[in-house]
Amino acid sequence: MTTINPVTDLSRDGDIAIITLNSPPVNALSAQVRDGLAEAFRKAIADPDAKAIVLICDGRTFIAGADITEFGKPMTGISLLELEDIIENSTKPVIAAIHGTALGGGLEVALCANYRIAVPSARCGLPEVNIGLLPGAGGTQRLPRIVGPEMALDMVTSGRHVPAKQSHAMGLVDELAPEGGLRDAALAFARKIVAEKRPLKRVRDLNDKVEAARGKPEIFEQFRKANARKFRGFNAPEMNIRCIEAAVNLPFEEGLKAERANFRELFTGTQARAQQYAFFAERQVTRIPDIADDTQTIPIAKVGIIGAGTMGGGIAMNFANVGIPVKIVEAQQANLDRGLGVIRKNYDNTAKKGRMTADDVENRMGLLKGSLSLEDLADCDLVIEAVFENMDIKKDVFRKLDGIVKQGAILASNTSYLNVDEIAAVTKRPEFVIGLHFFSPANVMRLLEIVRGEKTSKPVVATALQVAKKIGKIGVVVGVCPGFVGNRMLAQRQREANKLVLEGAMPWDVDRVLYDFGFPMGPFQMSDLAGLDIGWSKEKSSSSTLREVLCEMDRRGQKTGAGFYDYDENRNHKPSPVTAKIIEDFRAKSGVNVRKISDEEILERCIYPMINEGAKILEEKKAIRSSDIDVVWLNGYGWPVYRGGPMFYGDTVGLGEVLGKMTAWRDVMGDAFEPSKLLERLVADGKGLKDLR
Ligand code: T1G
Repeated sequence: MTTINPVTDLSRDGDIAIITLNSPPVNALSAQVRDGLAEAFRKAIADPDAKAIVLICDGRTFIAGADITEFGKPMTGISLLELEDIIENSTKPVIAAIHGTALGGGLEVALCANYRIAVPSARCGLPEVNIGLLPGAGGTQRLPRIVGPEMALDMVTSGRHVPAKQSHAMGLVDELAPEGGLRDAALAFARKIVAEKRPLKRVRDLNDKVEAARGKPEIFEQFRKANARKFRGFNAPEMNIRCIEAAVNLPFEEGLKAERANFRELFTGTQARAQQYAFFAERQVTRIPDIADDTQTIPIAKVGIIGAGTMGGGIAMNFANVGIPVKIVEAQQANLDRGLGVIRKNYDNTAKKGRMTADDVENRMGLLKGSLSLEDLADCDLVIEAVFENMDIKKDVFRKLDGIVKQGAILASNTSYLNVDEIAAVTKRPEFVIGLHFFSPANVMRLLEIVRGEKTSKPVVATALQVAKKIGKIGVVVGVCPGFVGNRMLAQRQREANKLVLEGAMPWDVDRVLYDFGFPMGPFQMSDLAGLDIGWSKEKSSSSTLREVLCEMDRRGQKTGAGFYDYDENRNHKPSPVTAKIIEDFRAKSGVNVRKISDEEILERCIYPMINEGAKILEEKKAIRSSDIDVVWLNGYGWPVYRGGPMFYGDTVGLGEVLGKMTAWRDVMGDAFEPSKLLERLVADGKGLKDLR
């Protein structure tokens, strides 16, 4: 065996050369990896005793792409395209042996090999679109030549990881190896290729599938049309589509040039930077400075949930989905039956869509046990309270749980706003109390705000992070303050949105601006969806807010067919002349000086106070990192990922701009706009939030 460099070895097994890569964590194509592979291939190609070459990786996965940490830095070493030329022009058959994931540049390298073999658990994909890019090393030109333009369009715009069996069926993988037997199977496959004198098949030369699509622009028109809503606001999907079009309409080398030009345009754009920032931000959230990675955690084998309402039911499904039995406690049988009924309906709907089998439904329902008694939760390892958002009710529940549930179990509250320390204080085990703030629908939304109380122990926090990963959530650790991170910042936006309507904008103006910015919907449409009467009571209503006036007129949102908007029978919303009149009357009654408000002001008034509040949250250490705040907004509040998150956006527009506007508004409209001290300091130091350590 020859050590080419610290991450690349070259050996030979009889007449087969084996290039082994080992560059943890995911064999990304760093300069060292590219140089090592290039050298190893040159040597293997020149070795007269080697009849074929197998490329295989050690560690958890085959090459998972270009090294994203090198982006934006001066490039060193051989380029990926030069490496690919060496592989593709090998005079000996090259077999890529795939386990784990062959992604991005990793799959592109494998597509330069003559053959690919994979274990069944492997997955192949070109997920560059998820980081605002496109496969820039020939993937958009080689993939459609193997799987056809339609499948290639789906793969490069969805970024999905295709399981090996499916990859084999579509010709992307030539051979499946037994699980755990990849190396031997790859050697045997290589020997078969040599013995059968199989041709040095190069993917670039396979033109049938692309030629068959030539002169059929409808393939692309229909694809664009079918995905317009999903791709809204993103630059990368369209660029990926154009590259597949180029593969169909242009000779290979011309297609490569088009790919490179589109790649460069995306690579230098802000969207790619924002999406790469989001990629790493999501991986940072599990790093808690004062909690070591090897902190002892509490095994969670049984979970109890109090409340079978929308939140309780959704939370329960997360645990049943990963095989953890759940006891759901309700006060009344009717509520329990309704709650379990909703869960079964959700599973049945998923099964109807073919995303789970009828057996899966029964297995998961089998893990859910209903109960009318808190006593039944005594042996649970984790109990999550999801009752009405009222402090007295929650305190009462925690007092009871404290006396019932076994010592060492975690008591968690799904409160979305209340003081977790105050709840913990009614128990004798505040160190085992934590907030687990799920987002509705709890079985779908990926975000979990993990609210660390003053006394919450490190093992409990570490366990919560582990549980989050187990149930497929992104757990973000936040401190105790009203509304934690997400809702606290949302309150700033909602306040300004309501004020802008009083000052002269219409609800649909505000919604349009935030929708065009990239949010799935604006605050007023969202309020109509949730219902304007949350927390409203007819008896106490006094026409003191627009919302009250609307509720008093039975315009309580989508459910009454009218709210801020009017709704047709298909629940499509449209601006309402009735609401417009209500607003004008309300302004007149309030004596407001109505003025024309620009879209720019609407956007800034809704977003900048959020950034400012985020800075206050960091000042108060209620969030560990600026990027954690962005992960909360990306995964819980529909912030468009191609803008990175509110804090990243703050750095994009410039903190000086944000501070300038906040100060000006404070001087005119008062303390609600008081700038954060941190913001002032960073601007004074000429720094950004990204510079915070
Ligand atoms: N570059 C650098 N670091 C990477 C990386 C990459 N491509 N992929 C993962 N990591 C790090 C990650 O930050 C983490 O580090 C550790 O590996 C484990 O990752 C020319 C331009 C492979 C499915 O987009 O999807 O090729 O936090 O926690 O859940 O066309 O990582 O431990 O320090 O995610 O098991 C295209 C991105 C690149 C794949 C593993 N490739 N990676 O998931 O572990 S662009 C991708 C993933 C490209 C070419 C273009 C996942 C994974 P740390 P992890 P995981």
